Amino acid sequence: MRAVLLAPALVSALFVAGCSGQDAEIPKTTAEGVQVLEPRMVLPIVKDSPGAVYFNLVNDSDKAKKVMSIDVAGTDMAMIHDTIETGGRSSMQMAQNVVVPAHGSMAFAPGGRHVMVTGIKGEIKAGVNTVLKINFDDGDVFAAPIPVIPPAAAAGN
Ligand SMILES: [Cu+2]
Repeated sequence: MRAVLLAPALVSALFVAGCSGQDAEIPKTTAEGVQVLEPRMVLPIVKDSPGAVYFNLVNDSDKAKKVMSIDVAGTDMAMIHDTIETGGRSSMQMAQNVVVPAHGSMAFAPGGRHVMVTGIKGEIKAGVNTVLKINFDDGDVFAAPIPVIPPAAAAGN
């Protein structure tokens, strides 16, 4: 988490420096056999609304991997949500017990389980990369750069 007391200009400078330095701010991945396919962060249509991060989380290791938390650089908070349909209405709730089986995968996709991000910083614009970090309960970490795309590009996904 970025310190909230930093002046906005300084935060901006730090972020840009991290971006242009390629991989500079990307933590080391320690989760062997874990990868994400088609990762992307979709910006909200309305500024200052939550955005969403989608990917397919693949676990090619011999043991189940439980996701404890997710961090997305340049946002205040990332939550794992499930989409619930009740009586024709769609709502969301925090996902519990997010476990990817050994040699299995789990989809984070529109209309289903997804990562919702709030407090999106101004630097996070369409066309840049941000960093997705997945923290597992055994202490393993997966981290990778992911593209940020505008809401229009996500339509039809
Ligand atoms: Cu949500």
